[in-house]
Amino acid sequence: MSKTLRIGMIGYRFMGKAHSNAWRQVNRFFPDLPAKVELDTICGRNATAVESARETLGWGRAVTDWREVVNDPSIDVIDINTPNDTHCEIAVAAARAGKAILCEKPLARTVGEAKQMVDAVRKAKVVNMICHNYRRIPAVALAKQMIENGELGDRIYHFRARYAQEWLANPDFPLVWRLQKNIAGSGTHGDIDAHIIDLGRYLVGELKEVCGMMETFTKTRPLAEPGVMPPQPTADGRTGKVTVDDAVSWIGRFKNGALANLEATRFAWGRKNNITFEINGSAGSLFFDFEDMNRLKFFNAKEEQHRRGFTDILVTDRMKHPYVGNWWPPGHILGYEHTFVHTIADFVRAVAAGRSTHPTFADGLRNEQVLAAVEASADSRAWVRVK
Ligand code: SOE
Repeated sequence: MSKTLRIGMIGYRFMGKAHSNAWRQVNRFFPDLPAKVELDTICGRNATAVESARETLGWGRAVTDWREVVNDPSIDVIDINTPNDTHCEIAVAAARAGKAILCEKPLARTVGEAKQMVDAVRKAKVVNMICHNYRRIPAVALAKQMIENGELGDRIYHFRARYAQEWLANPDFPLVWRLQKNIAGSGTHGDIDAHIIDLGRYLVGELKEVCGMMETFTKTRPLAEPGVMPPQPTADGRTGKVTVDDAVSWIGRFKNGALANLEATRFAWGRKNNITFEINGSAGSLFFDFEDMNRLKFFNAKEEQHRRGFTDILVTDRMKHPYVGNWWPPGHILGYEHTFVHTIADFVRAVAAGRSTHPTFADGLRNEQVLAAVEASADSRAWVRVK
């Protein structure tokens, strides 16, 4: 009889919805998991909203105080999907309570907070993971396998990535928490540049030094009506200061000599959630575009010159491609929500085994150290070494 893991999830909006779907689906599509999960308790500050989320998303209980969930002896796992300013306090308390912890990205607002979280999980010896779901897109997991198998050669020259959205290009979009440094820690940088930094570290390696620039295009915005979704300006027309970056662009060097070139923006009209990367190695190249997330383009330089070209791999082979065997026959493509099911399936295996899997809080801390170095470089207009 497999173990039962009772889940307590804190936060119930976009990530709460994506995680709830994954918790509900994981035992159905990964029947070999060594544990059954139970959607025990969902937590949010607004009692009416979290009760509605409980019913809609399929949780047993709804509470409004996260401490109640963290201190509940019947809860095995804490899943943190709250705004960035509460990640550290909740994770440290959850570690002290002996819970396994899954935390949405970015790990924290600062390197200091991330260090506290890493220290807490290490001291408590609890399984921990930061939810960088894009690592478990089958095409990205295949890219990882191909690089590790040497299919790009023994040397990587370039990692170029862009993460572009458009949702803040409208200057009238209200001043939500992601635009306030005291809550978010940073803007586009920690929100979505964090994702492509994580992919660079996962696929290519650790960064040695960086040189970046940041820009805040819209410096004031209408205040947001509290608790209203989608965000609406307050009736009184008051405005507030944007205290974070709107866009970031940076270059860097990996420790293995590869060059990095990354850009993240939430001001790119026409780009809804566009993640692209290209990796060039001594024996070939890979290209990925999240808007076509079931495909991976591969150029094999070892082919005869007159026959070389980018191969367009449809990553749906049940036997050969990561994760897809748990879903449908070849060609029946997957979506954004499946990346969370893959992440949570591997997390459940880790919790049952009592051994963390990638990306851990230590990865989240290394991502924060890169974020901080890029921000320091943008401030000083000079190259900065990643601590
Ligand atoms: C907003 O930019 C956001 O929801 C990010 O916070 C997520 O991490 C990303 O996957 C989608 O866009």
